[in-house]
Amino acid sequence: MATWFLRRLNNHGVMQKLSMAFSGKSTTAIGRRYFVSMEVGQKLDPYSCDDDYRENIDHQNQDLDFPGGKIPLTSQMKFISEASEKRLPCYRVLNDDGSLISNSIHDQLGEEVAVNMYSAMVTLKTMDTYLYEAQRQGRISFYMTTFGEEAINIASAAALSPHDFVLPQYREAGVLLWRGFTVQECTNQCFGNKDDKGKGRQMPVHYGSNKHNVITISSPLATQISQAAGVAYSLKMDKTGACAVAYTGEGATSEGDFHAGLNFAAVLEAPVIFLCRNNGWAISTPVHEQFRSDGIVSKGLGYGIRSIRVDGNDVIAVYNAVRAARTMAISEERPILVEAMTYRVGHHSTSDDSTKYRPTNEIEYWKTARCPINLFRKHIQRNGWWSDVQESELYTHVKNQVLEAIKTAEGMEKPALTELFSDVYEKMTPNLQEQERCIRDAIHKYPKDYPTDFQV
Ligand SMILES: Cc1ncc(C[n+]2csc(CCOP(=O)(O)OP(=O)(O)O)c2C)c(N)n1
Ligand SMILES: [Mg+2]
Repeated sequence: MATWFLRRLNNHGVMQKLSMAFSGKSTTAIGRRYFVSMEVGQKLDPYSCDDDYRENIDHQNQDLDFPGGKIPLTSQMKFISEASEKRLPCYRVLNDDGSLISNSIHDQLGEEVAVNMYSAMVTLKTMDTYLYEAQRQGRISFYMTTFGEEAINIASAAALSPHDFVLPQYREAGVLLWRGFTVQECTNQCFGNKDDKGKGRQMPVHYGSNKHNVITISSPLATQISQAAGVAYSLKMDKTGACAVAYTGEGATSEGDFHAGLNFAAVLEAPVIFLCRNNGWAISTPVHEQFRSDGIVSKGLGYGIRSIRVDGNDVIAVYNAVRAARTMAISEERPILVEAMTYRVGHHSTSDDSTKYRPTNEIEYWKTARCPINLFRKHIQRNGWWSDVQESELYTHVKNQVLEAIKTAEGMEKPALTELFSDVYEKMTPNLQEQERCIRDAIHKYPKDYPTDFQV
C-alpha cells in the first residue's frame, strides 16, 4: 500500500512538473508524462523484464513445436516488458523551416499536387472557421472542427485512389473535400436542407457520399473499424485493386471494435489501412489516462499488423507513409496500421470548452509552432511555388466561397416531412406509418411549436 501510495505521489509530481515545464520546445511531451513516471515503478519491480526479449535466447536449439509455428525455448524466466522506455520513433520529412530533412528518402511532390494540397488545407480551415461561427450564432445545431489535423486529412486523401473506400470517424471532412465533395455539399449537410444527401436526418458533420466512396459517419465510436475490415475483404474478393481506409481517433481504439477489426483484418489478410489520428485527447481524457502502451502503433505487433508512426503535422511524411501503406495493403494483401501524431487544436466539438481541462500554452504551441498549414506553406514557398500574393488571393477566394455556401444553404427549404420516414426500408413499416401519423397530428394541433420552412 505504501509503495502504491509513493508511486501515485511520484507520478503526480512528475506529471505536474512536466506539464508546467511545457514550453513549446518539446514535441514529445504528450504521453511522456506516463513514460517518465513509469520508470519509478520499474525500479521497484523484483522480476526481470526485457525490452529485447527476442534476443538473448539460450534455447540450445530446442523449440516448442506449436500449431502455427515453432517457438524458441528459454530457461530464463523473463517477463516481456510492458513498454519500453524508448518510445517507437516517428517518421518525419520536413524541418521546422520547411526544408527537407537531408537523409529522408521521399517521393517528390510536384508543384501542382503540392499547391492543390495546400489550397485544400486552407479551404478546410476556412470552412471550419465559418461553420463553427454559424453554430455559435445558433444557425446550425452542432459542429466539429479539424483544426490542427489538416495535414492528416489532405495528405492521406491525396495518397489514396478515389476507388479506395473511406470509412471516416468524424474529423475528416478534408478527405471528402479532396475527393470533390464540395463546400456547398458539406454546408447543406450541416444545415440539413433539402439538398443534403442525408435528408437532414443526421447530426451536422455526419457526411457521407456514395459517389465519392465515403461511407456515412456514425456517431457510435469505432463501428467503422470492423466494418472497414469487411469492406476490404470484399474489395479483395472482387479483385478491385482498391483498399479500404478506416480513420479513427486514438480514443476510439479503446472500443472493442478496434481490436476485433484489427484481428479480423490480419487473419483475413484484408487490404485495409487503419489510420489512427493520435491527437492527444479523447474529449477531456488525455492519452495517459486512455492506455498504457506506447501509443497505438505498438498495438500493431499484437495483431500481426505492419505498422508505422508518422508526424501527422508533416504533410509529406503523411503522404509518403499512406502511399506506401496503400501499395503494401493491396499488392501484399495485408492490413497496415498508421499512427499519425498530431494535436486537436480546437475544442472537441461545439459542446465542449477544452480550456477547462488543458493548459492554454499547450494548445498555443500546437496552434503556432507545429501548425501543419504554416509548415507546408514554408515548404512550398521555399520551392518558389507560392507567393504572398497567391496567399492573400486564396484566402479571399475561399472565404467568399464559404460565406456564399452558408448563405445558399441557410436560404434553402428543409426536406419534406415525409422524407423523415422514407428510404429506411423498401416499404414503410407499420410502426413508421404510425409515427408519421402522430407527428402530422401534433403539427396540426400545435402549429406554433414547429418550424414553417418545410413541406408537411
Ligand atoms: C461508443 C461511444 N462511446 C462514447 C462516445 C462519446 N464520444 C464521442 S467522441 C469521443 C472521443 C473520441 O476521441 P478520439 O477517438 O480520440 O477522437 P477525437 O475526437 O480526438 O478526434 C467520445 C468519448 C461515442 N460517440 N460512442
Ligand atoms: Mg483523440
